[in-house]
Amino acid sequence: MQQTAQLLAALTDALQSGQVRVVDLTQPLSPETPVINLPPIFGQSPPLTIECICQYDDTGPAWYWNTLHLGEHTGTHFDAPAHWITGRELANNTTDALPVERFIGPACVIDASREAAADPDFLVTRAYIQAWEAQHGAIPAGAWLLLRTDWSKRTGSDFLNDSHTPGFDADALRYLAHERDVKGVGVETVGTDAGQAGGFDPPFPAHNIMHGAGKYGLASLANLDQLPPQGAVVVAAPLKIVQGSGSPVRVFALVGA
Ligand code: 23J
Ligand code: MN
Repeated sequence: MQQTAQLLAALTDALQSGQVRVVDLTQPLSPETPVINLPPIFGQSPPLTIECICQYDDTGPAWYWNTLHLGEHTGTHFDAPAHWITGRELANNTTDALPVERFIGPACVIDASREAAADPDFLVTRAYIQAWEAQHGAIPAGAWLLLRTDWSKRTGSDFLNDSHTPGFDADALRYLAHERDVKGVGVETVGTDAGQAGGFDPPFPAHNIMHGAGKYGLASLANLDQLPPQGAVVVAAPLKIVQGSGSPVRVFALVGA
């Protein structure tokens, strides 16, 4: 108990002194936030709309608040296992049922920004991850595996890039889920799957494999270039939406200065 108290005091002291920094991994959320484009045969997620209830005026003289209308998977967001049919039968698979202690974990950051700049359809493979581990150490169980592509620095149509965006191949995802037991994968692109992943085997392998294994997803992350390859701690806690498939989320990392 004494030791635990010291541990937590050391953390709050380090945050206060700036020895530990907090890096915001979240994109701004607005009606301009890009939303994934699925083929027209599928239902579409709408862009965010914000309607002012009142702003210090007749309908609320001393207050300001808004009504939001948005898809669960808008902007920087969390994918719960129930988002995909492969995670449908798992216990505690929705946002309200996920154990809170699983929202925090060590981060491993794979930098594929050079490859993604050269080839927007670049896919991280098992061999690519193993080469990263040889250099930076094994991915610990319970880690968030974050893929840096610098996609968050793109704006406008360059961000969605006509569904040519980087990601993982199926074998890399099986390695992460089954041989490394990650908490989930996080990406800078609009979804955890590569832009062309609807045509992969299986289709959308990041969703299919990760959620089938009870793992999570984080999409539209920012500032991954400010994280070390290992050593940061990431916090990503979705809204407690009853039976929710996911949620917009404020994601941040604790990083040694
Ligand atoms: C539904 C269908 C395909 C995809 C997605 C959603 C996402 O990327 C998402 O936001 O979860 S690829
Ligand atoms: Mn999603």
